[in-house]
Amino acid sequence: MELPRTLPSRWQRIGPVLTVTGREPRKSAPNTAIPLAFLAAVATKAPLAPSRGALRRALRGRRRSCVVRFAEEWAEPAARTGFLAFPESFVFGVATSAYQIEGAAAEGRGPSIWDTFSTAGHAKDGATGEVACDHYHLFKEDIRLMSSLKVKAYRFSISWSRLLPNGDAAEPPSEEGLRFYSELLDALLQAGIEPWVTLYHWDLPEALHAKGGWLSKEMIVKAFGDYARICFHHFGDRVKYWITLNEPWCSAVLGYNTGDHAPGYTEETDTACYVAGHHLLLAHAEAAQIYREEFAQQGGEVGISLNADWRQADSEREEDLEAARRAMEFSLGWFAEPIYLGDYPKCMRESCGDRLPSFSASEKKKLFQSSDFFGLNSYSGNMAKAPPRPFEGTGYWEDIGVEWWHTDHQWARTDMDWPVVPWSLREILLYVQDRYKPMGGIIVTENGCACEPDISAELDERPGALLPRPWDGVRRATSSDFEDPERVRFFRAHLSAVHAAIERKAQVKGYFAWSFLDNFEWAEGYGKRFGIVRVDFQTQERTIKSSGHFLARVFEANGLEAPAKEEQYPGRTF
Ligand code: PNW
Repeated sequence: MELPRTLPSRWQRIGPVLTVTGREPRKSAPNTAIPLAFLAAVATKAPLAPSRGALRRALRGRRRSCVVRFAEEWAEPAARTGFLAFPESFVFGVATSAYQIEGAAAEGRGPSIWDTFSTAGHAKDGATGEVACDHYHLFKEDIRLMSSLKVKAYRFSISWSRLLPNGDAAEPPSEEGLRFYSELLDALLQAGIEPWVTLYHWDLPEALHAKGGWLSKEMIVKAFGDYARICFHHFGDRVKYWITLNEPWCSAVLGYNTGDHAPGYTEETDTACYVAGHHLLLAHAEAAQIYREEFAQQGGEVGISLNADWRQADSEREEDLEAARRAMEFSLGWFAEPIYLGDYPKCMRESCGDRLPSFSASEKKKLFQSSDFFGLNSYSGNMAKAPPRPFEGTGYWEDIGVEWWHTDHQWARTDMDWPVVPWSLREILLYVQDRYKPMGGIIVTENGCACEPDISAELDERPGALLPRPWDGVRRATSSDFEDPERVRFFRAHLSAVHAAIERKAQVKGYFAWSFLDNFEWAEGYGKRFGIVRVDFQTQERTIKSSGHFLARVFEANGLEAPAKEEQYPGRTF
């Protein structure tokens, strides 16, 4: 539903308010509503109203004798109604990754750890990426579809083992692999779509895993640098935005601790993920340095995409505030602090001691400011609460020592069971801005949801519906009659949260919707659909969902109407 372009109503113009009560400020303001913008300006010297979280942080320490409460009539998460215009240079795009969409596993590509992991039956229903969306054969059609959706930028990843089947840069890169990515880039540029290229989205060549994978420092850092150099060399004339790694937290924790993702390593749970994480960081720094030293004349940017969900302290108690800080530092800070602040978060060193590897002075130097922009992937948010008594034992989760899944049961949930908490995106963007002040700004490199209408589950129950078959070569007209209102609602709320963060001075420069297509959702197989375009995995037919049409209008208008009150989500807000 589109709102008319009305002027903001009165309460919205006043904006969010808070009441300050307590001993000291009694004179001035017991239970008095004060416009947030005014108080914020006093507290933070900022010209615009910051979020509640930022205000709370600003007031900490001065707040001994007063309690800050927020009035409930907050338009959440937009700070106002009407049309939310984004800056003119804002980058709007869609995102995918190689293993999730390409298929064509046997066409010149060497095996990756995700081939091994999924063919061993570790993904739901025995799903694998062997065929996936067959994008390898359908990329031209897919780019036409992107054009029709007014997409300005496309984030995709290169499959390392499609270029280097053994992961080894001493061997010449595969002609077939080079041709595929070259044609993909040419077709994108011809369509006026800016490529944003991820070098590593989890599909490590199996041959490198056999040599120790992410646990083997010298081997992996050099191998990744060499692979990056090949990509810069062959594609850097056309690619100006590079992302070294996608979500190293997932590679480290899901790959080398819980074992939910490839390579499914579950030994040494008190050290392996820290060791893998350390080498992921060093590999990123190596690639960034190679670009700056050898390819600076290409004039591009090299960043990294980090994932985290915002954790909001469950109460104002010091233990819960501390729990929220720890949760952020053990997720985002683990990878962001060595890059932006010079070393691992203090609380990680205190909890882990020597189990967390250390950087040498030269490694610290190489990592510091090694990212030209801050790529942020964020999908959800949650509360953080201190456990009633400290956890026993050592291991990643014990080291954090936070009730990780503490939640509000009123929040809506996606098909992944992830809470829908739009304001958490605003908060995490403000946190990143505030804490890391990233040069080049912040790009939301992924945000989206698996939330399909009931009809989808019915369709997916047909025999074979979730077992992808290669495209038969018959061209069909793309239909566009699939309604996914919950995804439209999700995107509207989250885009308005991004807008709210920008209004409060977060330097957010772009937003990529995850995902362009329904695809191989890793351990979840094909049943969890994140696409703005529906894929019939039996015929490879694409159907534009209503969320695709919605985003096309946003991309074209460079903005959107703020969510109506009745479209906003229930549950705790901040
Ligand atoms: C990201 N978690 O994955 C990835 O970058 C995408 O490839 C993926 O399809 C998308 O988000 C949706 O899941 C994540 O458990 C997987 O916290 C798991 C988590 C986070 C991100």
